[in-house]
Order: sequence, then structure tokens, then C-alpha cells
Amino acid sequence: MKIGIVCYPTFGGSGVVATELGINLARKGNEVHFITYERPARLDSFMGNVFFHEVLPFKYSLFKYTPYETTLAGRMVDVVLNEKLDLLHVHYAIPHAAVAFMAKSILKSKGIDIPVITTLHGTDITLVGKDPALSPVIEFSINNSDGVSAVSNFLKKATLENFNISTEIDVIYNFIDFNKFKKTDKEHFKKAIAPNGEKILTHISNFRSVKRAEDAVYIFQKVYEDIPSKLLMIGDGPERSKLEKICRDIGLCHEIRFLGKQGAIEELLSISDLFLLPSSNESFGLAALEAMALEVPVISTNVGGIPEVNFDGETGYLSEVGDVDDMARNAKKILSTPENHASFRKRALQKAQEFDVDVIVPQYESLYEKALNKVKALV
Ligand code: GMT
Repeated sequence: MKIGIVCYPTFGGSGVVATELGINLARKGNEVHFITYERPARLDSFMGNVFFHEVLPFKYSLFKYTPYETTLAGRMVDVVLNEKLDLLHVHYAIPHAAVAFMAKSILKSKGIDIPVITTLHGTDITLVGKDPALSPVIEFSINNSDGVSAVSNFLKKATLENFNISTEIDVIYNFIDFNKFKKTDKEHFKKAIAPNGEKILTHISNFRSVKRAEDAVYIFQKVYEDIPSKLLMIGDGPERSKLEKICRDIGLCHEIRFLGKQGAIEELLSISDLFLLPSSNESFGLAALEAMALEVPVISTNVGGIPEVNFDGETGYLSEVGDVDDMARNAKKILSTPENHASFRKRALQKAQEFDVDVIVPQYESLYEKALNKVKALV
């Protein structure tokens, strides 16, 4: 099959899922075409049947705002026509699902019926999607997609509650490619970060307010009172300066390292002892799943889709949003003895294996088949 994938090319969850999906579909013999404004961050090695079509900004003095949506639609039409694509899969509703509707309509006027699949990832529904300026567009785009998936039961429910939806929504969880996410021996690396055998706590996010990354720092502060430890803050985003200031204010700069955006996070997770995900909302929590795949137990909040991946008292612990005391208590519980820590590690890996790429990618393929049959039946 020839598949076009439209996504945000960043390290954000939707971009990561879209890219890993494309890579795995290509491994299965499909031809995959990424259409976006930059080469996707996780698309880091060459594959003969993976293509990248850059959407260049069209600048003109009359335009106050560059019309990205229009150029994206044009590029989608161009790629479908010239590469003879069978299907378009867009990730994140805004603007991709809306633009897909425009591309699909243009193609229809040229006698081509292309199925459009939309995957909802989270903030496109729970945050951005709530804006009255955007919600009618999101509702319309979802209802006019030929196949729709949401990354958790929570997100499906939230979509049905917030919008008037007439299309079926399949729940397809985020997944893990264990060929990439396998534990590697990084002892030298661990020694450099924690030379005296300190425990390594890790937080990975885009440092947006929904991530409550400051709670990760405060949890660490409390754990540090009892257990020699270090905190790795991985990623970058609008709250970074505020977080660095908090670290200075609490006098723990020397124990907390900001590593910025990282490509090979599996290497950093390989040396981590505990993962912190204190988000105020999270439709699934891909970062938690990636940690669990590397045997790292998760201290998280109990919101959104997180309870569908992190299980209280088994793979980690779940607490109310903002309850830093409880999260720190739970972190210390997991680290209390090597045996306890080891059993959490083992269960985290076992749970992550349920989200193996070989289990999840076929669910997307079934969704594609359904959409192709639906469009064929309409012709
Ligand atoms: O806000 C983010 O974390 C990025 C965002 C995205 O869409 O790029 O991530 C969302 O999609 C991920 C992949 O499906 C999910 O695992 C994340 O939970 C979700 N983030 C939120 O809901 C906040």
C-alpha cells in the first residue's frame, strides 16, 4: 500500500507515534510518504521505501499569517496524484484533519477517492479542541474522516462528550518498538551522572504547563531528603527557565541536569531508576510507556488515559494531580529495597510488552482496510 502520513515532525507524542508507525509500515513492505514542514525528528535513518515531502512556507507581503494549511493541502494533493497514494493518515486534528478534508475534496473533483484516517492524540481534543473557534472545525473534520482512532478509551470518551460525533472511533493505544527500546549497557554513562551509585529519577516532556514539570522537581526534592539521587530533566519548552529558577531557589542545581531535547531517549531510560509523569492531563502517556519498556517504574498522576498504561502498585503508582507528597512517598516506597524495585521493574516491562508494535500496528492496518472498503463501497 502507498500511505501518506501528515504529522507534526517534532519530538511531541503525536509526531513520535506517526513516525514510528510509518517506519514500521515501511518495514512491512508499504511505501510511506511523510508530508510535513520538517523531516520528522524520529525519522533518523534511511529506508528505501520512506519518503519525505517538505511543505515550504509561502510568503507574500500581503499575508500577515503564512497560509500553512493551504500549502499543506496543495502538497497533499500533489503527493497523492504523483505518488499514486492509496490512503492518507493524519495525526492530530488541528489543522491536519481539516486540511485533509480540503485535499480529499480537491482530489474528488479530479475523480480520485482517497480514504482519510484521523488519529486523535490528546490536546487536540482536551485542550486546543475546547476553543470555540476551533471546535466546529474539529467536529466536522472527525465526522468527515473515513476512519478515526483515539489513543485511549479516555480520549474516545472525551471526544464523544465534547463533540457531536457520528463516526465510529477505534481505540488504538500507543505502542513500543522493542527493537529500538531495549536495555543497553550504559554503565559508563550512569557513572558519569551518578558517580556514587545515586538513584536516577527521570522526567521527559515538552515542558508545557500541562506536564507540571515543576512537580517533578518538587517530588525529587522530597526523595532527595532520604535517598541519594539525581534528577534528569529531558526535553525543552516554554517552562524551562521557570524550572531552572526553581532548581536554583531550592538549592539543588548540582543534583538536577537539564539535558534538552534528546533523540536516543532509550539510552537515558536504560540508566533510569524511576520515571516521573506528574501531568495535569495526559491522553495516554507515551513517555511512561517508553520508560516501562526499559524497566523503569512510573510515578504518575491518575488522570486521562494514564491508568490504562500505568497500574497502581504494579508498574508504579498513581496520585491526584499536584499531590507531590504522595508521589514522593510512592517513589521512596518503590526504591525502598532492591527487591521491591526489581519487582516493579519486572512488572513495568511485562505491562509494556502488551503494547508491542506487533500487537498495535495491525490494528491500524485493519482500520485502513475498513476505510478503503468504505470508500470503495461509496464509489
Ligand atoms: O502534549 C504532548 O504531550 C504532545 C502530544 C502530541 O500530540 O504531540 O502528546 C499527546 O499524544 C501522545 C501520543 O499519542 C500521548 O501519549 C500523550 O499522552 C498526549 N499528550 C497529552 O495528552 C498531554
